[in-house]
Amino acid sequence: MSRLPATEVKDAARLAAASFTSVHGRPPQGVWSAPGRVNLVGEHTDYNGGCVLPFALPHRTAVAVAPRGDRLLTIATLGSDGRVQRAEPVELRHLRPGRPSGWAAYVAGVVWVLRDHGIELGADLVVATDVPAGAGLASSAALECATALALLGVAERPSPDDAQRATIARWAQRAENDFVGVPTGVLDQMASLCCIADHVLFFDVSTDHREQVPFAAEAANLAVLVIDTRVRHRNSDSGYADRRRATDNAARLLGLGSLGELTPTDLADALIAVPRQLRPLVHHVVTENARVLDVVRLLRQHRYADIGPLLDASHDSLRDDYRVSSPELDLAVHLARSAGALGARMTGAGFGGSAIALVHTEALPRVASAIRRGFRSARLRTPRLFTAVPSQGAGRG
Ligand code: GAF
Repeated sequence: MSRLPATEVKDAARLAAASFTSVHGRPPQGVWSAPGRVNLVGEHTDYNGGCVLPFALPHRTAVAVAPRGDRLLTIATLGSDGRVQRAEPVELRHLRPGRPSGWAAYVAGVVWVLRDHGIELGADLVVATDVPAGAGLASSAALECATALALLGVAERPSPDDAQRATIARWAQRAENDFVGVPTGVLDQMASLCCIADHVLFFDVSTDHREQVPFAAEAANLAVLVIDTRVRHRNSDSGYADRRRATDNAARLLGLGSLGELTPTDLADALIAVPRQLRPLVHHVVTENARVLDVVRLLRQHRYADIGPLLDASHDSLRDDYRVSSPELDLAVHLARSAGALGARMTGAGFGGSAIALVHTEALPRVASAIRRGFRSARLRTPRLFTAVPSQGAGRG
């Protein structure tokens, strides 16, 4: 076995369309879908005005949609057990943060934001997904972005160009921040909408600069192995908001708009100027931004294997300085490295969720079994393992 299958990738668009027809007794007007993401490097930098480097997963969330003649919003989702779960229908004028709550809020929040951009129509929406939920792979953003494109589609807006996609990503982020109430950055939405196949997306949040960097790992006999620890992570837990508040505070104390303005040359002075407890956080943000730039430089030179140590350093910094890793993520990273991965790190917000490892394709079976064995010995749930190739961002179908 030289390559692990991209496990559990189903045809979410087909499932959403079929579920729509069985729920509503008529086919949808259309289906739009959006992927989850892996972030190769650049973690907890987005809301600090820094750089990120995600690629889109083959796993997608699809939203089947048809407009309604009234101003009602109905939302249903196909569960992993094959059963459709329906949220309480809500009138557009009654949408407000907290209503609806739970999973439907990610959909309703997008509808709520789109009203401010001239799109206000009642609609039936049915969701199907194969993006693992709570795995740190941006399932929330996939849902928001697919919803946004579905509603723009039935409102007969033309298919968005790259600049419009970035704008829609900010709208989806606003839905998550202001409607769902989770203070996330824009990494996940930008990845879901703006990534393209076979590339990583270099995105500098402070300048809005976006660049597609080719990432043909397979051609170099390398694979990105995703290790979902199955320890559920939620951005709505306090750890994420705490880090965000603390780094905002550090930037304010330094008289900066964001920590992303600091370069490695400024680091020593900045560390002296902030209270002791904020130093590791500042250290992480500055060094992580530098690592993104270093990885991009190596990828442009096709030196894929050389990014391994930078992935390792990123994980160590997230574990020791930013303190967002978990014992299961640390174990996954340790096992992958010991079995011969070129580099490994947690990906996404942390506090559970997934790690990634850069692995020679011929070493994949060895690394995968070492991870499974290690988790078994530690009496942990068997992790979900799959290799991920950079896939296409959100779109119709
Ligand atoms: C989560 C957030 F949604 C992103 O905005 C980002 O901050 C990430 O955690 C950490 O890099 O996925």
